[in-house]
Amino acid sequence: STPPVTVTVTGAAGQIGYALLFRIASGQLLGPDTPVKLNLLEIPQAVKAAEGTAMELADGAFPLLAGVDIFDDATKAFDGANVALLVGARPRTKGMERGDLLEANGGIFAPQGKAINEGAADDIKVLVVGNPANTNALIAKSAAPDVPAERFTAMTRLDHNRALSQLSAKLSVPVSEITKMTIWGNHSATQYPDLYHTEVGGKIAAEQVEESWLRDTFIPTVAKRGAAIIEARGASSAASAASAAIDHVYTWVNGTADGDWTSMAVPSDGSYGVAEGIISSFPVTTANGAYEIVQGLEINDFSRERIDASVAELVEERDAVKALGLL
Ligand code: NAX
Repeated sequence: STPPVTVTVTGAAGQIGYALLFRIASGQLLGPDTPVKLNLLEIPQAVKAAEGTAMELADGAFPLLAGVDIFDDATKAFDGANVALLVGARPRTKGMERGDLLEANGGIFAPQGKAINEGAADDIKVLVVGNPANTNALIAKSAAPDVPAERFTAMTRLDHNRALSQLSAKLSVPVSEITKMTIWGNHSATQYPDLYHTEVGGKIAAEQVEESWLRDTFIPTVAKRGAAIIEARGASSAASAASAAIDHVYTWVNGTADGDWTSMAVPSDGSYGVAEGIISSFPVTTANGAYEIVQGLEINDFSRERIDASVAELVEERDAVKALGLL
């Protein structure tokens, strides 16, 4: 029988953690043939709540769940980890400047990166969900010099899925008929959902919608969807974020379909003029547990401007954490 894959989830007692853990335990992260061992990492004050979630996981009697352990120590939690889902982060609180936010998160993601460097399995794959996700991933990557840089990724799959959903509703087609959606840049309001390469029924999506809809409705709706969810639900996206995290890792491990790609924030190799080393969202294909940035796409002036703006924000964040000594 297959040995279990160790999946470490941070922020396990939070609302995304609650939605995520049951889907991992049911086999949706890695597929129906792969048993999983869960390592939950929380801060000491939230360990008891994580224990409650672990009791519910036990009550799920999941055939693929090989065990659950709870930690408040990163070194122990990442020991032997094959997949790390970094969900726990320091939220922005009232009166907090951006520098304070980056510094507080540096205090979380630098030690976690170090712990991954020291103890994770050779095939470790890291997904950062906790915001500011791209820059937190950059901090973790920098603290893990012995892990191949490309193993550190951040989540823009929720933005990607939101874009699929908006386009599907606009054109009255199922999401399954939409391919080659792309989110570029930062997981923030500057992100750029690009319809100029997206295909619906084999034709370019941008040519099937009004330009005004694309510019004035589609892009802001996708970029501000998180705020709209908070407004409606009274709490930030949780189940949809967990679902996107499942999709991100599942696609990374199991591959994209022929003729399609997905969006992942990954260390830039300089493709499309994106500053090398920052963690920015790109169109990627995946196969055999590895991803490649899609090459050779033509970028029109409209897209160029938006990609550059989001990348500029990421460069600023990088410079800010560098100045704080976090890189
Ligand atoms: P919650 O506040 O419900 O949960 C966060 C959990 O993390 C808490 O239980 C907290 O105790 C724990 N935590 C804090 N510091 C920790 C540390 N050092 N080690 C381990 N655990 C720690 O937040 P939730 O709604 O679950 O969201 C989690 C993160 O996801 C937030 O940063 C949020 O902004 C981010 N999001 C990212 C998204 C994306 O698309 N990339 C979308 C959804 C979400 O907004």
